[in-house]
Amino acid sequence: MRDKGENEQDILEQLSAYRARDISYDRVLSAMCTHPHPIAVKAHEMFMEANLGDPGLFPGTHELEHEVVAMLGRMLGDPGVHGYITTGGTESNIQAIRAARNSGISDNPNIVVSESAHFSFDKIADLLRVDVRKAELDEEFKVDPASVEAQIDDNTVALVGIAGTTEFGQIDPIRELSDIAVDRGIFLHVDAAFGAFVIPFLDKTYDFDFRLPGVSSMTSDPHKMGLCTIPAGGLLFRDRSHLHELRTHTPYLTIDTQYSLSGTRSGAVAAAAYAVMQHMGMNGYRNTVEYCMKLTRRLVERVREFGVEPLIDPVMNVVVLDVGDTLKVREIMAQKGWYTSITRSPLALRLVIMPHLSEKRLEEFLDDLELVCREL
Ligand code: 0PR
Repeated sequence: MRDKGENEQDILEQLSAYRARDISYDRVLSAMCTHPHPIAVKAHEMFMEANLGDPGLFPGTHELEHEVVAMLGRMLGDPGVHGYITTGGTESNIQAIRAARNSGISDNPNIVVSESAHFSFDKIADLLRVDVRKAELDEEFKVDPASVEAQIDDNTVALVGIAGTTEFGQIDPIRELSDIAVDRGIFLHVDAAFGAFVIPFLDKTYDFDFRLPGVSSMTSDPHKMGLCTIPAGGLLFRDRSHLHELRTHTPYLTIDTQYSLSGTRSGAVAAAAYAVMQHMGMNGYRNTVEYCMKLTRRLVERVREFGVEPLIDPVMNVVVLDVGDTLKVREIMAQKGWYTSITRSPLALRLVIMPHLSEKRLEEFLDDLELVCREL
């Protein structure tokens, strides 16, 4: 830092130069975040200094957070859920498993997740010292319930199902996992970080939320398909007792208990999530998902015309394509200014069709992809 501060104009110019180097979402088919809705941005600006880490000072913002949690719960089949607004899917997953571990009775705890689980579960293994066991996938990249059952033992403190897998956009058989969880009396966490704002709005109905009796907790991120500002995640528990497992005594604050992982916490995203959810309503999100699914279907139709097949028929707005030499295709597409992603196993081209992608851009992308695939 300098001794004497610079003037505002110079600093803003420097910032603009940095910002100009960032990639515009326009040509991004690899991200699960998108432009926040303008009303979320306005709400965010109004609540910049609100700190949910000391809610006694910000009772209004605290109340907003409760409203958002209840709205998420209503969307996911249980208006009476308990939880809080996290920094995103990673924190929600960490905290859900921490609660399960703390309420389980094992000195050597393990959890069973699917092979397609997000890498936040690798962080969980390290942070929480739980053994993370990976269950096998079936041919459609859904977790195989028999493989989950085979991994369970007396030290299993949680099962995890993914509703909207990061790589394939697939939905694990949550009903079967719920039956196993009820049968065995094990905590079941559903990671719907991406899927929570997609699955309820698809034409087909899926059982994946608190309507299933075995589901103990869920991750559902407003900052992905919820069109909220970053960082906004949702952590939801069916039973208050599980939230209590995360309790920390905070004697000198305005309240004496905290459940969150971070201390100081943005109230701005609670306001932003409230604003965008109230404004969009179920119909608004349904329209957004319909738009993304329309583009998804168009993408599949076009790639088939030039001989490229998706690995599965897309369940949501994630498409995985067998393009042959995936890394080469990705590299050439990157040279043409397109941001794409890959799956780990099998290696394939992964595309996320977010609301920021226009129909025109999609056609341009497909023209380029066709050229590249035909040349290779
Ligand atoms: N669970 C699932 C199913 C996810 O897909 C993700 C993130 C997480 C948990 C973790 O969420 P946070 O990143 O909010 O902690 N999925 C994307 C991914 O890691 C996130 C992402 C978003 C990646 C935007 C890139 C990007 O530009 O691939």
